[in-house]
Amino acid sequence: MTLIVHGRATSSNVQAVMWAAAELGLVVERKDVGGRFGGADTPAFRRMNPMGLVPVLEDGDTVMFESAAVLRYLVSKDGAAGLKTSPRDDMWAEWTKNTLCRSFTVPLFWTFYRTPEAKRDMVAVEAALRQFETYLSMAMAERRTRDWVSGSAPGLADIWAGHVLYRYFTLDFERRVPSGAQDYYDALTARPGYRTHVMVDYSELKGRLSF
Ligand SMILES: N[C@@H](CCC(=O)N[C@@H](CS)C(=O)NCC(=O)O)C(=O)O
Repeated sequence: MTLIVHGRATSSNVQAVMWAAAELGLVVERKDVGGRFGGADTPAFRRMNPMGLVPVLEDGDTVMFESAAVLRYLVSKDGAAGLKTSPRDDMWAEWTKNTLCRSFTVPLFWTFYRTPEAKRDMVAVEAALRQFETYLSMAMAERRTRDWVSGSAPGLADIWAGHVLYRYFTLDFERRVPSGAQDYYDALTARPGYRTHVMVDYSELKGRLSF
């Protein structure tokens, strides 16, 4: 049965789910919902996710929101293979989603890119950038002798850590790239699933604090 992901391609949480599904070898049909496409506020969508947010996964009778839970579900599906899981990876996946990514999305992406230039608080952006880079350096230190945050192969911790890096490396601000992060990003960009689902033009979001 084909899996369905409801959510626009420019949503970072949709990107994480789509990229992970590609790494797992799962076939997914994505439907444009949210943002400029609308559709997240209809009664039918709210029955799937009362919060009216994307992504939502439909797998037959199983309907799920919250991207981290969706990723764990996908990893456990019959026939899914390709993402490493272990208690250690689970711990780092939790940290990369809840601490590293959280220090990027609102404090940086929204405060910088999604805020009209005239209204940007660049002092706050600068502070957020340094904080994000401090966390990123901690993830890179964890890699140290490994290729991936998850170990010798990518895992969910890499989906979370990796999916914000396309925007980090392409936004027009002054980076102080932590040691190891450029190599890590280069390895990410060599992965077909990352290129297809994460390296997505996000210019429709520029200066848009709401849809
Ligand atoms: N904790 C939720 C957050 C979901 C969320 O904030 N989704 C955003 C996109 S990344 C959204 O639906 N924004 C409104 C929209 O796209 O219309 C998750 O991880 O799935």
